[in-house]
Amino acid sequence: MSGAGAPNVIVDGTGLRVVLIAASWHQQVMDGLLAGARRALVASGATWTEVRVPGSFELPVAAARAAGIGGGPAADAVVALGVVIRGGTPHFDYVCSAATSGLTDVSVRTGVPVGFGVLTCDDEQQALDRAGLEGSKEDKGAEAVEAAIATAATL
Ligand code: DLZ
Repeated sequence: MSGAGAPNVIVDGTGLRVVLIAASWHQQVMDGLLAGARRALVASGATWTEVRVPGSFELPVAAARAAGIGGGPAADAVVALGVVIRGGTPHFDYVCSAATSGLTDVSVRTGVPVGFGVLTCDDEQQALDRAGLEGSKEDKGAEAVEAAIATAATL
């Protein structure tokens, strides 16, 4: 984890089944987030499957399915990745709010930890800085995986 006050978490995902869900807007940043998430999953020892959705607004419904809402097996942990960049209308606020509250709701209702890897940025450079790409300052895809697995291993 990175940033002021960030903890060192123990990330042993041995025996855990993770569903990694990724939105598709802002491809370069998403590619970085996905690569970082996959690196962290391999390092943790967890097994995982991947699901793509169009935008960050669609992350909660896919997370709900992955967490067992509506039937089907529940993952041990879910990780949601997305990139929302502020535009000239209030749309940004609605998509960010829907993704954040929807993912929180899934996690609290099901007890399945949901790693929050949704970047909410004022511009593309802020997103690139956090994407885990060469030259990025932070790797938020990996951090979302680490948080979800550390939580799942504790519960
Ligand atoms: C429509 C839209 C816009 C303008 N911007 C983004 C964005 O920056 N990041 C993102 O993940 N999704 C965006 N979307 C798409 C919405 O999330 C959603 O897919 C559509 O509103 C259709 O439900």
